[in-house]
Parts: sequence; C-alpha cells; structure tokens
Amino acid sequence: MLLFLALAACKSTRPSGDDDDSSGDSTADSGHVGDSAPYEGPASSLLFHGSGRDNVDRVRIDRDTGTPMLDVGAGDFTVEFFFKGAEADNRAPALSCGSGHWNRGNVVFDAGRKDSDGFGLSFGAGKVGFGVNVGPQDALVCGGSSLLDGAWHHIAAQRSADTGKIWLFVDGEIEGVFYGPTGDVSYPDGEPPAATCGEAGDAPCVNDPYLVLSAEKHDLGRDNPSFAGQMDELRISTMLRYDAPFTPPRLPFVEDGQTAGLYHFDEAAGAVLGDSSDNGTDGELLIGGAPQGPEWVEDTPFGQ
Ligand SMILES: [Ca+2]
Ligand SMILES: [Ca+2]
Repeated sequence: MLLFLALAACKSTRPSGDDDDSSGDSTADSGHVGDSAPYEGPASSLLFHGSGRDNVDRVRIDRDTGTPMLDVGAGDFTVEFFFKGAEADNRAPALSCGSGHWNRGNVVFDAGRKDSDGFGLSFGAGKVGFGVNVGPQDALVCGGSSLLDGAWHHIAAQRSADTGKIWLFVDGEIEGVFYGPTGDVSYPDGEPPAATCGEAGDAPCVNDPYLVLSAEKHDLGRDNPSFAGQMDELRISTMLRYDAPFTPPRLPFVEDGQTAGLYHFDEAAGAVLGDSSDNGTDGELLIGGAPQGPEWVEDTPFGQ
C-alpha cells in the first residue's frame, strides 16, 4: 500500500497534449505508470481458448470506421496489456527474432493487414515477440523471459514511426530494442479488405480493418496459431509511454490526452468490450468454438 501511495504521489506533471512526435526517442517520464484510479465495480478478464478458426474466440475492434485516434501506426504508439497463459496451451515454436514475421507465434494482438503493412504480438516457445512489417520488410523484437507460466504479466510494445525503433517492456523491464522499417502502419481510411483469404485464397479478408485480440485474425492455419489464455486491461496510446524501467500498475489505468483506447475488461457479461476512453470505440466479442470462447472470468491482475 505504501508503495502504491508513493507511486500515486509521483504522478507525472508533464502537460498533456504534447505528442513529442518529432523525435523517436521522445517518451513520457515513467511517472505515467502510476496513473490509476480507485477501483470500484465488477472485475473480470477474458479467457480465450485459442481455437483459431471460423472467426470466433476473439475480440475485434474497428480501427477504420472507429475513432481515427485508435488507428495508431502513422506516428508513435504504445500498446500495453496484461495476459496470463500456459505454455502447454500455446505450442508455437520459437520466433525468428530480428527479421521474422510476428504472426508465426500464438497471436495475442493482431493489427495486421493481409499481404500488407501491419504490426502485432505473439508468443513463440513461451516468449513474446512484437513485430512491425512494412512492405516486404519485417522487424521482430523478442523478450527474453518465458512468460507463459500461469501468472499475470504486463507487456508494453512501443514504436516510433520516424526512426522505426521498436521496444518491448515485460513486467516493466526493457527486454528488447530493435530498429525496423520506418513508415505508416495504420489502416488506410476506407480501404477495402484484401481478397486473398479463405481456403481458396479468393475470399475477402473481413478482419483487415480491425484490431483483433487473442487470435490470428485471418485464421490462416496451423503455422499462425492463436493465443489461449486470459487478457485484461488494454491501453493503446498515441505516444511512447516508457523510456525506463517501471513498476507495472496495480490498479486500472485512467485516461489522459494520449489515450486512444482503454479497455478494462470489466463487463463480466455480454458481447461488448467497452472502451472507457472518450473515443468510445467498443470492441465486439465473437463467441464460439468448443469450448466456447471468449468467456468472462472473475480473475484479474489486480486481485480483489
Ligand atoms: Ca486510418
Ligand atoms: Ca479487468
């Protein structure tokens, strides 16, 4: 408790509205991680079974017709969330860190476009990778810790569009830095999905305009599996949040001027994953499979 109070007391006084896009190394001071509010109400997370087929067992969030702010990738961004899983349920082999493609592991966050630019995170041999691809150029930064140990972990992935630098923080520690391609990896406004999906490779890739959670969005098959496990407290920001080791939050995040999407996963029921930020780009649970997923569970990284 004392530690949390100390963190709260250290809240950043940095003015909001300063997007710092001019430099790839510009980051907020790490005091931002202490930004959290007293927690009230239900507490839940989502459990996914990793079925990876039939466009079920996932959440999708529209980044094309939703708020433009959520469609990060033209400028600096940070994606962070908590997750919990077991290696026995996520059997993808080790990722090809450096120049491999990010969707060869058990995919947990998919902001890709079929045959085009994108980014995402997956697990290979228990370790997380965060990758960005621009045209034929792939960059994949990997963590060093084995994370699928049945405990909650926090991960933060950052990218500077100007320099191509990508970072991976695991439980507040910097585990990887890599320089990949520069360029815009957001979704082009109003772009129709690619038409190279399905078994015959001639069907629309309906999930192209979406951020997809805990699944490889196109159900490409065994070489591109989906994450099985729990997910909670997702924040997407239009800035580089972290430039030094930090203590992961012990309470849900609160919104600030650089929050593009904030998902507490506390609905505990229903088929909507609410965005508590002012942008209000709710996610949609696509429920199905056997066992049926995703399902709401009363278990969060913050305890009760
Ligand atoms: Ca866009
Ligand atoms: Ca939650």
